[in-house]
Amino acid sequence: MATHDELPIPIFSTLEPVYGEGSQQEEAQLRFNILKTKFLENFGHQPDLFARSPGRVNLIGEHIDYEGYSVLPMAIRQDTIIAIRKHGVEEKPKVLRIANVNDKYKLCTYPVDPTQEIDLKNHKWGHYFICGYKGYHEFAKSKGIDIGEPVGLDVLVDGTVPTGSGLSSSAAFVCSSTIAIMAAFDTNFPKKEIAQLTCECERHIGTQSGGMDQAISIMAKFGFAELIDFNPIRATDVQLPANGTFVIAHSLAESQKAVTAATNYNNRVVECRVASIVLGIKLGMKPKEAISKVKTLSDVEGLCVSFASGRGSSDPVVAVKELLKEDPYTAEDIEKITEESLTTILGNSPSSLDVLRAAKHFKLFQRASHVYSEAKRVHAFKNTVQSKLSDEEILKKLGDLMNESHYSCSVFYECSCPELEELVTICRNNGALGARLTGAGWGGCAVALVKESIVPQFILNLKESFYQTRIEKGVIDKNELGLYVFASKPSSGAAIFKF
Ligand code: NG1
Ligand code: MG
Repeated sequence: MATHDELPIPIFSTLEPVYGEGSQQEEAQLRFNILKTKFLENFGHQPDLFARSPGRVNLIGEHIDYEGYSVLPMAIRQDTIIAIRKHGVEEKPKVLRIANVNDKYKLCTYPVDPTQEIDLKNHKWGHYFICGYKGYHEFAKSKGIDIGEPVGLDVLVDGTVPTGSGLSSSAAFVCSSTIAIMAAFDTNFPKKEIAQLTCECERHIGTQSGGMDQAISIMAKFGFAELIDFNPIRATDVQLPANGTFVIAHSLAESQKAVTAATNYNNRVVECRVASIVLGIKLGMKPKEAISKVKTLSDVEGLCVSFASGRGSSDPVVAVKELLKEDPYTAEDIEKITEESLTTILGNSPSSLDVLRAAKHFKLFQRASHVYSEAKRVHAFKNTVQSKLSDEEILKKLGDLMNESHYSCSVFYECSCPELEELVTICRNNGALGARLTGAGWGGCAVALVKESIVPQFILNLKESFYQTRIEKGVIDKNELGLYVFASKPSSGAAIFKF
C-alpha cells in the first residue's frame, strides 16, 4: 500500500477536509469568496481552480536540513491560497499576471518564457511565483511532459502566514504556486516528488535552502508533526503528546532572508560545506578527493564517528573538538588545508560568490558542533515522544531538548537576535517547559512548549511582559496581537480545490 507521502496532492470540492468544521471553515469560506470576487474584478473571468499550502513551525532540527539531517516540523493553519486561470493559446495579453488580495502587494507582470532569469538584485514579491513557474517547467521537461507553447496565466494570491517570521511564508507561497501551475496544466504527482521539486523551485530565489519547509508544506497530515528525512525525501508521522501545546510567538524582528542571504543563511551553508571538507581532510582524505566527494557534514559523519570511537565515544562532536580549532578560520587558513582556492571549491554560483565577498572569516568548529548535536536532538525528541515515560516526564524532556537546541542555535550557530533572546527568556520565566527560536532565525518567531492547562494564562503573560511595551510604542496594533502570538495544532498539507 502507498504511504501517504506517495499519494498525489488531494483534490477537494469542499473546504471541510482541510479547514474542518466551525469557525475555521467559515473564515476560509470568506477568503475563498473574496478571492473569487477579486479574481473576477481583476481579470474578468472566474479562476479554474485554487491551490493551498500551509506555513510550518519547526519543533526541532534547525539549520540541519541542508546538511542532510532529519528535522521535525508541523504544518500550521496559516497558509497561502492561490486562484489561477490558464489562458487559451490565442488569448492576449500573453503574460503572467500576479495579483494579491492585499493592496500592499502591487500587481506583478512577467513574460511567459519559462527560462527567464529572476532579477534577484531587484526583489519583488511576485518572484516567488516565478520560482514555481520555472521549477514546474524544468520538472515537466525532465519527465518528458509536453506542455506546449507557453500561454498567459492569471493569478491571485492570498497569504496568511506572517512574512519574515520563520514560519515559512515563502515555502507556502512557492508550494501553492507550483501546485496551482501543476493543476492548471492538468497534472499531479506523488507528494514526495513534489516536495523535492518545490525545494528546487525555491532555490531560484537565491537561497541555498534545505528541503524542510517545502516537504512539510506538501506532505503534512492533519493532527501529526512529521519527521522529515532527506535523500530521499520521506515523511513519518509523529503523534505529539496530548497534554502539551506549542505556542508560537513573534519577536517582531523581521528576518528578510532573501535580502540578507550572503551574511546569514547562505553564509552558514558555505561554512558547513567548508567544515565538512576540512574535517574530511583531517580524517585522512586527500584534499582533491574531499573537495569532489564531500558536500555536507552528514557525508563525513561516519569518519568522525570512527575517530571518536578510538577515544571511547560515538559522538561526532568529539572529532570536531579535536580536529577543528575554535578560533575562526581565515580564507588563507582554509586554502592551505584544502590546497585549493575557495572560489574553486564552492564553484562560481552568484550566491556563493556573494558569501565569499562578504565573509571575514569562517567559524567551522562552532557550525559543525551545532549541526552534529542538533541532528542527535531530533532523534532524541522523536524517541522521547514515542517512549514509555510518564506524560509529565515526556514533556519535561522535550522542553529540555528545545532549550538545548536554542542554546546551540544562539551560541554556536549565531542565528538568534536580542529580541528572540528576550522572548525565549520570558517564555521560560512564564512556565514554558522549553522555548527556542524556530526557522532560520535572525528574527522571526519562537516556539514554546507549554502545558495545555496553562496556555491561556501563558499567552496573557507574554502579552503583558513582551508585547505591551511594543503596543505602546506603536510597533504593533493591539487588535492584531492574535497574529503574533497563538497556540498551534498540527494542520494538514497542500491541497487543490475545484468547486
Ligand atoms: P525559514 O525560516 O522559513 O526561512 C529556512 C530554510 C529551511 C531551514 C531553516 C533553518 C528556506 C526556504 N528554508 O527556513 O530549509 O534550513 O531555515 O532550519 O530556505
Ligand atoms: Mg522562508
